[in-house]
Amino acid sequence: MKKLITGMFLSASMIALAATNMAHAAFVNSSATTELVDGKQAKVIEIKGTDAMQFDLKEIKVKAGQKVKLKLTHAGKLAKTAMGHNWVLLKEGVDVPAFGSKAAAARDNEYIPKSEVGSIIAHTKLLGGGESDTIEFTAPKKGKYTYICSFPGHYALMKGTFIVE
Ligand SMILES: [Cu+2]
Repeated sequence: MKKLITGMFLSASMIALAATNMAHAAFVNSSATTELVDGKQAKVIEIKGTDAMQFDLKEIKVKAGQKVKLKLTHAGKLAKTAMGHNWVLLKEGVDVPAFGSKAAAARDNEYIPKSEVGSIIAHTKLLGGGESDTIEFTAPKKGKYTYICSFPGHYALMKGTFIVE
C-alpha cells in the first residue's frame, strides 16, 4: 500500500513537471517581456543609450522581488572614452548629484566609485558605441528608485525612474 501511494505521488509530480515545461516553451515562443531565469519568471528589459546622451527609457516598472534581466545597448558610434554609457541603479535616498561627482572621479573603475558600492543595487559595464551588456538582479522592495549613467556629466540627462510595485 505504501509503495502504491509513492508511485501515485511520483506520477503527479511528473505531470506537474511536464506542465511546467510546456509553460516554458510558451514563454520562449512569445514576444512577452518575461523569461524563465533560474526557474523564475524574470522581467526582461532592453534599454538603449545614444550618442545624444539619452536613455530611450525614462521609466521602468517591475514587481518587488522579481528577477530582472536588463540589457543595455549603446546604440551610438562614439568611443567609450568620449561617450561611454552604463546603467547604474541606486538605492533609495541616494543623493544623485553627490553620487555623480564621486563617480566622475572614478575613471579607473569605469566611473563606479568604490566608496559608494553600498549605494548601488545593480550596474552594467561601461560601454562604447555598438556594445551591449546584460545583467541580472532581483528587484528591491516597493518604491521609486533612480537609475543613471555615471559617465562624467551624463546623469543630468541620462536618468530615469525604476518603479517597483
Ligand atoms: Cu552615458
